[in-house]
Amino acid sequence: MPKGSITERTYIMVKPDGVQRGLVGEIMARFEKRGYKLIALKMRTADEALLKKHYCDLVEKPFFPSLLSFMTSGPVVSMVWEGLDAVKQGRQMLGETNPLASKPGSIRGDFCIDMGKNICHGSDSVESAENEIALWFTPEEVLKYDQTRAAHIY
Ligand code: 3AN
Repeated sequence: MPKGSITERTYIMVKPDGVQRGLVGEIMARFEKRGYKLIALKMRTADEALLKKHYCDLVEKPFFPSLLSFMTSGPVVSMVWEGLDAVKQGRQMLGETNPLASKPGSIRGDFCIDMGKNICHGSDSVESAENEIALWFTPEEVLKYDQTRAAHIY
């Protein structure tokens, strides 16, 4: 195991634009192929109350009404991925908030150009990940199982 790396869980969400554009499989495949382990998965159309909690740091921002309207416009796919440095690596795999600043090879760098419609969400810290996982999943929905194909040993 690389020095300083620890097994973490991160909350990754494919936003309505990613679902509508048929990018769910592509995004999941990237996490699977990298070696992360899927331990929770759910599809639903989120309501305002849930999104206000999820984006509690952004409710005062001028773009919040349009963010809310976009995020309630269709179903999202919620996932929990587990593995070494899952939070930091997950953010790198997603790219920057502004897709135009995202490197090719990242999900946003490969698939989008619009900051409002940037396909996916990923937790920005271990603490946020814990809060977001608890917000979007019940404890029973986060599963434990052996995965012998993983890129590293759990
Ligand atoms: P990230 O999703 O990269 O963690 P946040 O949490 O700062 O970024 O923002 C949440 C979402 O709000 C972004 N994914 C994006 O859709 C939207 N957003 C953030 N900043 C802006 C902005 N300046 N203008 C429009 N939408 C924004």
